[in-house]
Amino acid sequence: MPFTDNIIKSNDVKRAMSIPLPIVALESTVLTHGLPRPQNLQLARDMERAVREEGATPATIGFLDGYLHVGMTDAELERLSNEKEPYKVSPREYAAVITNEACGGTTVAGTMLACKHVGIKVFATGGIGGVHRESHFDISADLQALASIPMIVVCAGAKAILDLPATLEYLETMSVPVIGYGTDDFPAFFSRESGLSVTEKLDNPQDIVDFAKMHWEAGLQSAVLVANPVPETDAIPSSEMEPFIRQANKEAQEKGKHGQEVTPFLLQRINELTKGKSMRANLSLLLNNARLAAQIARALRQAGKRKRG
Ligand code: PSU
Ligand code: MN
Repeated sequence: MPFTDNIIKSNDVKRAMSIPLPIVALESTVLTHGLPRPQNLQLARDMERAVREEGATPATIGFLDGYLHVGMTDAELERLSNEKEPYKVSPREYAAVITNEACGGTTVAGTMLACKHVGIKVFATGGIGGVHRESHFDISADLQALASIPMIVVCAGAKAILDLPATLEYLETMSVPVIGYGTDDFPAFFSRESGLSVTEKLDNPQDIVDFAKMHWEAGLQSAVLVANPVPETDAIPSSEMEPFIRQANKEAQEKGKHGQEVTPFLLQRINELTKGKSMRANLSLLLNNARLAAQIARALRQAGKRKRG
């Protein structure tokens, strides 16, 4: 069966594409590997609602029985959130999850690959993967996808568990502009600041759309990364997070964690060490990013209409 026969669009997504209405893609590794049950399903529902409230159609992306779902029904979200041993699907895992007729959550990179196939241009996630601190050869496939798939990705910066300077250097090498939403300081996921600079500070969705269009018109194939700081009320200062991050990284080393296990281990351990505070920040920034992505998707749709009219 050809690859495209394995793609199932939800009715909502089909309708939004045919009119067309603004669409926001949402990833699902955060459900299968990033958050514990039952917060994961709650979050999936809340993110979809946040996108709708801002006037766009959500498309949660993930694999069920080897089919790539673009947009899920509530029952499908529930199933994926409760899956016992789901794959963590980056582009490398596509063939495996399909041929094994398996279920899996798509990472940032995996979700972007799906978007490329169906033509979705805006995507909201929590934090992108990047270059890991302890092993510099552990570089998330997210960076490859950002380098090669032209779309707007909204995140809260890179996860603070990473080597942030190295991650930004990699993005620079790959010509991925990093837009600070209302900030010059690259946000660090749980924290609003990292002390590192973004490429450009922009203050509204329309300016982000104009910037992205110019980026692609200039002949680039890379993504535009929007870094949206976690809301102030749920932010944790980086000085407070740093000891926990160090400890979690050290434990990951000692336990010999490697490959795909590293990120989920670190997130879970940091949540334990912060007694749930880091997860609250995580949930808050995810919703915040869903809202901004929906506003950007709407501005992008308006720009499309102007061009034709
Ligand atoms: N952001 C979160 N929680 C997560 C992730 C991001 O708040 O679980 C996931 C994303 O799906 C991202 C992945 O693509 O972690 C990166 O994993 P790795 O470092 O193994 O590439
Ligand atoms: Mn990795």
